[in-house]
Amino acid sequence: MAWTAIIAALSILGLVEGWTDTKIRRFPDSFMFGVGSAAYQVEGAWNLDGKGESIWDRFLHENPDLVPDGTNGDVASDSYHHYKRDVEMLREMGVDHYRFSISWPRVMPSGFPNQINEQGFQYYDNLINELLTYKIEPMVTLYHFDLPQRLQDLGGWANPLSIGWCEDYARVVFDRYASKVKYWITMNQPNSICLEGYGDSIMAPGVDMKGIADYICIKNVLLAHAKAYRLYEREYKSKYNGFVGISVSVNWANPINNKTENVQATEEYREFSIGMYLNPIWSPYGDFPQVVKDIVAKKSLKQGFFKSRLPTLSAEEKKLLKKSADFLGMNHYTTMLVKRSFQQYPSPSYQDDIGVEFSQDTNWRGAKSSWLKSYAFGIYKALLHINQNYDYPLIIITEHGWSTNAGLWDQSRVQCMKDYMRALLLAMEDGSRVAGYTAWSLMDNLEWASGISERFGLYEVDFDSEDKKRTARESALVYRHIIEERVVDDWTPPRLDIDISGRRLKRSKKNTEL
Ligand code: PNW
Repeated sequence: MAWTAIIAALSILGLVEGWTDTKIRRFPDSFMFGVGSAAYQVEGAWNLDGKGESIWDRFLHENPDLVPDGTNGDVASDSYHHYKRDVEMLREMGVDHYRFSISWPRVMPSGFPNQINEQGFQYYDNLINELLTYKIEPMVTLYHFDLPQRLQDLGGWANPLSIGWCEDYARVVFDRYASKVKYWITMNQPNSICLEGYGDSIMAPGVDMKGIADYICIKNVLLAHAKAYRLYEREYKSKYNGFVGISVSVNWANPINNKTENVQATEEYREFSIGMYLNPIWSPYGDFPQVVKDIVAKKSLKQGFFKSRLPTLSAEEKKLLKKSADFLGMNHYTTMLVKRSFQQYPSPSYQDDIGVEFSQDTNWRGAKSSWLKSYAFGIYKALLHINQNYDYPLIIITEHGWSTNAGLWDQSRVQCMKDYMRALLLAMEDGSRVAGYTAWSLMDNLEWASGISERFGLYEVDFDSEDKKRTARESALVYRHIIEERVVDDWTPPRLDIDISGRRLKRSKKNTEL
């Protein structure tokens, strides 16, 4: 019942005193537990065996100062050479699935199907076969930020032809792996691809054409997703029965207080940050949210444009997009407090279009990454928001995680994971159809322009060692326990000096994780 679950949530968060919720909530047997990674963040081997250049290779080679610790993805966690160890770690934790991405320029260096790089494909053949040998379900992301540079030279996601290029890439990959891979994610976080890569210069390719290139990119990336979905539906689904979804960043936003202007600003922000990507696929009318269309159109005309900077979706495009997903891949990390802003933002820009300011509650525990604060009730609220607005879609949590410094003693990650899993169980009790949870990340990796200083791994990577030695953190042991028991209890690893496979370890008890 909704009411008991809300009280339970409040009591878990310590907001209702003297009320203890003793119910044991269990993840169903069919629930899928996994961990995730992305090609550029872990693979390394950036120019080996015929791999083509990606926009991230170019971006960090040309702007080395962007990454404070001076690292890049040239070698990263070197999974290209250590995939067997990676799968061994997955076995140690007992996960059901591994979410990883395929590097488009590794398998198609020119970006086009005229060049198929067999050696590049061999790496994914090996990885997938190794996973299947140990009954770990591969969950493949087609695109996790690393476009072939040659396609960027043609405008990348700002060029509507990118939709067709991506469809060709999807066909090549589906042809090769549809018989082995049942879970597909077309795109990871269109908002990051477009707002940060095209509307800003924090991510590759750093086009930074605010309020214009970002919106064009969003339309094209969503259509590329839909085309890949329809391709699978048409030519592979009946034979292989796989599932195709898209991963969207769904963080939560609360108004900073009950002032009407802030409540309204928050509702608008939710449409800009969530509705923008979910409405075209999951709403009954299949379009960008009305309030987003209205605001951007009005601003654009005022700024001297002849029409809205937000591209329209034609009837045909809406039809293509509507219901173009078997599941929603939800990436959830944190919650923002929203306030109407009257400060000047660059004009035009996405920030100026929304006109809000963000903050976070100082009582929320913070991770190593400045933007990441723990407020577990946020995932519950986000899931209920999705149910109410999109009629209970099937969801897989495709990312949730926490960053720390180096070190194996990661109590803060363990706490965050448990808190969010408990809130997740409550949302499921209230009707959310969540089929799986994917912890971000399997191991420390290149956190994009933040380098290797913000560590998201359940396994630590010793980046100074020859073989990029991986060691289980506390969180990996706790995760294994949760997967085994299907409940979130108070268990802690009994022997801190023994690692997940029984090897002796030197674990410092001194907590320097944040
Ligand atoms: C995701 N936020 O990005 C990406 O998909 C991963 O590749 C990345 O390593 C991971 O999360 C950790 O950052 C996000 O501001 C970046 O809420 C920022 C946010 C969320 C996700």
